[in-house]
Amino acid sequence: MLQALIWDVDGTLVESERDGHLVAFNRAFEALALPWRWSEAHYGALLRITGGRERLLADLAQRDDAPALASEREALARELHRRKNAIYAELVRDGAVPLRAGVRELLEEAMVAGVKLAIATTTSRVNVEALLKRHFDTPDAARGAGRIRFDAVVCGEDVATKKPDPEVYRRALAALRLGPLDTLALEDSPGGVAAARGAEVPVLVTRSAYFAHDTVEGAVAIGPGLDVRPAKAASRWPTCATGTRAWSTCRSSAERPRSTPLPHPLSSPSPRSFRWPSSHYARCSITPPNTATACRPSTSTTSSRSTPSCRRPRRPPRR
Ligand code: XBP
Ligand code: MG
Repeated sequence: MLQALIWDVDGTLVESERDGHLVAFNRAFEALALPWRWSEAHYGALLRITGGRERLLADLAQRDDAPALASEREALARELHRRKNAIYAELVRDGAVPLRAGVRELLEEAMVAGVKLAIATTTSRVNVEALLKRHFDTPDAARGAGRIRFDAVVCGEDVATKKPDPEVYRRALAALRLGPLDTLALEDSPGGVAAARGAEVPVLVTRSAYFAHDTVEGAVAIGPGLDVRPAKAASRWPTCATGTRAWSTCRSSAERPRSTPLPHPLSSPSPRSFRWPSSHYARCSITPPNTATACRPSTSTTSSRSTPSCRRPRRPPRR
């Protein structure tokens, strides 16, 4: 039984990278009288590095006009990141970072159905707090289904290693006191999918602006915004499509089409009525297309760390 939805933030709850973080990074450069400005395309490439401070450090390491000493680059990245987050919070307060379409509706449906909500993100806690305050902590937000409440909020500071490491998901599961198959992750990026899968949490991908065309494997479903719900009759998807217009279940390309319809969490009238098809989940492969090893999730919650390329728990050697 689905008992909780675990939400990624950037790209999933909000389309925040281009209109929020990127703008804020550039304003932080300006505030420190630095000549650097990141273009949308350059930021897209940098997004492969999770964590804003880590992203800055990676960029500084490539620049001839950045401090030569690593310790100085680290101090500069810390200060820039602090300023960037303050500017981002202002942008959020000013309404520049709206919820993605369909997000509020699904959150409300989950609340009504008794499905818990959690956040598992790489972003800093101040950024999450700014978003939660702006979108859910206003009298306006308490309409209809009532106030949205998250039972667990795990952020970048709460983990030793950020996504694609699964730690953030493991912590969210621990806080919720649920097993991975009781939950469904909502993500937008390959790194986020890898993090969820590393914790053996089934994951649904809602395409975001920056990851609209990335290959995503191992998601139970991929689709556009959460406002586009698959019709019940359309839950019979034959292949692993990675299009951006319609929802599709994702399976290994090697898998033969099934004749029986595949259920889909968003095709249920209420998320709670969705029963997870563990047989389908077990088929999902996160194996990259050119790799032969298959990755079959177990129901254990104690596996070791995984990477996007499907690292499985190590077994002790046989004697
Ligand atoms: C997104 C990230 C973050 C944000 C910026 O993670 O990788 O680094 O881009 O936020 P997710 P910070 O999709 O998991 O929310 O500057 O606070 O890191
Ligand atoms: Mg994301």
